[in-house]
Amino acid sequence: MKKIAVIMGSDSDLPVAQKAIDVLQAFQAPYEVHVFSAHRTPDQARDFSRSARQNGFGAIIALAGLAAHLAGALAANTTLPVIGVPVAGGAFSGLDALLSTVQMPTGIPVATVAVGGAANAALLCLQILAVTDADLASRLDDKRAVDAQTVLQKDAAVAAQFNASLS
Ligand code: RP5
Repeated sequence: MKKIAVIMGSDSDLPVAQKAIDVLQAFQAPYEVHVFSAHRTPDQARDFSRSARQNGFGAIIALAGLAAHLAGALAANTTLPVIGVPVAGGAFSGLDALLSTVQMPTGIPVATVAVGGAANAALLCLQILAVTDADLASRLDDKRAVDAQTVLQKDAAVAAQFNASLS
């Protein structure tokens, strides 16, 4: 299975990145975690991205806040899928990072998830890799079934509390 890269612009993004790492660990997916900044360490970010495919990566998660150019900077140097995660912080509560991440020019796509949506970023990477991995696809199906069961149990609990007249 190809590795997934979890790249954050600062170690201050780690609480959000952890949500992606938790998903990857739950699926026992191979991954690496790094801090590369589009602004503070642009050479390292470029070098990582340029060599990511030959180094065995299949997808990249890029988390950044404020003027969040990391996902775009990584995407500029690879044709691996790049999933951008805007991180909330600063005066605009993540709206700045969302727009900086999502508004990519034609030709250099970044698939952007919700502000703080790192778990979905990891799931999307797994779904991309599952296109050619039937076992992984099956395990993703299993997770959906478990998640659905959890919601059904919550429905039953709420219905029992409020819908007594229907029973
Ligand atoms: C961004 O600036 C980082 O991704 C982080 O979200 C934000 C603040 O970084 P620090 O000043 O906490 O290192 O580049």
